[in-house]
Amino acid sequence: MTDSPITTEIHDGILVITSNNPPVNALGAAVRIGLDAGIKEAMSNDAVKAVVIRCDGRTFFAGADITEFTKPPVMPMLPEVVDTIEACTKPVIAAIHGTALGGGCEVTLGCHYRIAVPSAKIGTPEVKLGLLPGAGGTQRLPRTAGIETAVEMCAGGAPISAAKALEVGLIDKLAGEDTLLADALAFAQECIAKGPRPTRNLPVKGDPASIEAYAKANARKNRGFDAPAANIACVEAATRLPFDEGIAFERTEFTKLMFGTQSAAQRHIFFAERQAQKIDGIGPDVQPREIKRVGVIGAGTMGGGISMNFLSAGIPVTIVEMKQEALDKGTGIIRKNYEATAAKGRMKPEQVEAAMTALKPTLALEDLADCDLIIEAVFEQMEIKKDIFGKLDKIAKPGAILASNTSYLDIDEIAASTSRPQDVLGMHFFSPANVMKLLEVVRGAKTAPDALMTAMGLAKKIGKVAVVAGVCHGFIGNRMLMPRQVEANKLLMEGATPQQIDKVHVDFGMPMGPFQMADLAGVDIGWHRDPTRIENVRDALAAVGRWGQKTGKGYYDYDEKRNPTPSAETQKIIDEFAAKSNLPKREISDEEIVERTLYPMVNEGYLILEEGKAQRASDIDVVWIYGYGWPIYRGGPMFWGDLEGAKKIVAGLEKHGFAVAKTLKAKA
Ligand code: T1G
Repeated sequence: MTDSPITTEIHDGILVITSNNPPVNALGAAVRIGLDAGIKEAMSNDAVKAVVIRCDGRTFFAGADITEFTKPPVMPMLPEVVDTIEACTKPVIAAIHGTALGGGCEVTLGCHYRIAVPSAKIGTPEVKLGLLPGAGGTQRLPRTAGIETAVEMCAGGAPISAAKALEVGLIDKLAGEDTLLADALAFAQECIAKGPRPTRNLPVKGDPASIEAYAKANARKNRGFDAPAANIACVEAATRLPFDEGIAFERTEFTKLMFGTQSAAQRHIFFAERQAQKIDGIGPDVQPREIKRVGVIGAGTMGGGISMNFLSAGIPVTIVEMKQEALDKGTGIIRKNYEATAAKGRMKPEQVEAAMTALKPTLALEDLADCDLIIEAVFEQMEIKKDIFGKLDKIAKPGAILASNTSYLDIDEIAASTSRPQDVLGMHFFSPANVMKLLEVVRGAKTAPDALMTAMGLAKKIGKVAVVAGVCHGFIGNRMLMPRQVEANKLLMEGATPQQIDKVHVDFGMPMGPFQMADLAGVDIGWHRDPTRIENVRDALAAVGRWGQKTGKGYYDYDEKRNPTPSAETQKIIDEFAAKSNLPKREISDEEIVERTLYPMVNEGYLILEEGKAQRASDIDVVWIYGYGWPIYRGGPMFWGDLEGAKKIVAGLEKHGFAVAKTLKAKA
């Protein structure tokens, strides 16, 4: 076919089948048809003695085309293509560069031999999409990489390096970084004498006991997910079933996952995360500003964490504090964090020194004059922020972007304290800022398109998942947290306990519930600090030093390992307030807790969209997955709301007297 992404060419008896299907050579229908035709061409041409399968562009096949999953299947499907490659009567060699992932890895396994450049990575990340390798990967990996590596790759989803692949026997040779085709052709010549080596005929390698060991070691991480267990079961099947029966088992398990809600949710987030990077209404003509140096004001928990993001990405940082003691403490914590990472082998000591050398501590705001981006991370108080931005306006160079890390406050009001509102926006990091992936980029009314694009592009560079938010109290995530917290506190007055409410959320898949979260963040956050002014349970707890994990007690009591136990003192305080509230104490069902704490979040999401404070519903899902640990297998609040159904959600909200967003009501 003239417009096929697959072309073939014979080099000295070797048929080279090349895919050119940007951006990642996904194994869409046209590619599969072309591969199938290429193998048939090799089989029918006596001049062909061996075959090399390779890809143009930045990577070998990066997997099946995920966009095809919801479309009618087009033959040949990938399992059949892999079988055709494997059945070729002439040796087939995979020439691997970039990331051979999912179906791409499975194509290499259908080949008889594999050669890769040193920088290549090979993996089966289907589990991250709520799936498993559905084209024979769970049966062929144990016959090449071995059982232990197979179960880690399939159930964990992380790719392995070319060096590791060579070590375990997944690939046969390493090519020169810039001579892959030549080296693959030479290797193919060697393979002619060897003949085809169908992977299905190879013995399974390794110790089956490694499967159980892997399952036990990862049980907590895989809590609530379907796919990891299915991957483990398929690899285990390979250790005891003949190949074809193992394939049948894999096909059954794959189909169950493919048509389940968890995979639909995880595929939704895969695309939602990428869609979030796109800013509606800003075309490719808008160019980002160059960021060579970043200034951070505040060396506390947030300022330190924020600085680490840029230092780790090789961007120098000037960090400012008011007092030398605070500055020294902050930079000391940065070093300590890096050294802890190095101790775990995730950083080299020289990288720690490079990062610390790129950090310039100072007490002088004027030292920010050469920064291209300045992020304020000081106390959450509008007057303080306006004062700082007023000073920055006089110090910062023209074109510098001035960002606030505020969690709630009005960016437009902050921008108005400068003469350059077009350069002002919010960059709301989530604590710990050097760990949490979410970054809410808050677009002010006057924020310039190139400033916004710069922040979004920089987010990707520092490994964040960024979402554009509009100016409103709490932006997207914290704004949705508020109705949840209000209702959770009300439920305490009506007879529910902190542990019951938290358990409903943890059983739902959240890493922790509202009260465990309050204890982690600090019960005293936002407290007026007047122990004589007690207006609610939170004030009462704060007044007696129940500030959460940091004081060993909050809503819960904590042992030295920070394990929580329900607190009699807290319950007594709750009961006293409940008695004063005159609300009848009653048994409250878990279902009511879901209706009153999760449904209002969905409702708030619809209000956020109605007000234009988020670009799209999937952006809201991304915020909650990456900012708060919403279980990815439930796809985020808006995706989950669709699964629950608008009718059920509206009924639940109205039952408890909530005002329903009009666009949500219209869907019921
Ligand atoms: N299908 C369709 N589109 C894909 C795609 C895929 N597999 N992978 C990436 N894209 C799009 C992506 O949406 C974006 O589009 C563009 O390519 C660049 O991606 C049977 C069932 C390869 C490491 O899970 O991990 O095989 O936004 O921004 O950061 O067993 O993409 O530009 O329009 O991510 O350089 C298994 C998924 C599939 C790999 C590159 N494979 N992809 O990262 O670029 S299931 C995967 C990635 C499967 C078989 C099973 C990454 C990447 P747009 P990008 P990147």
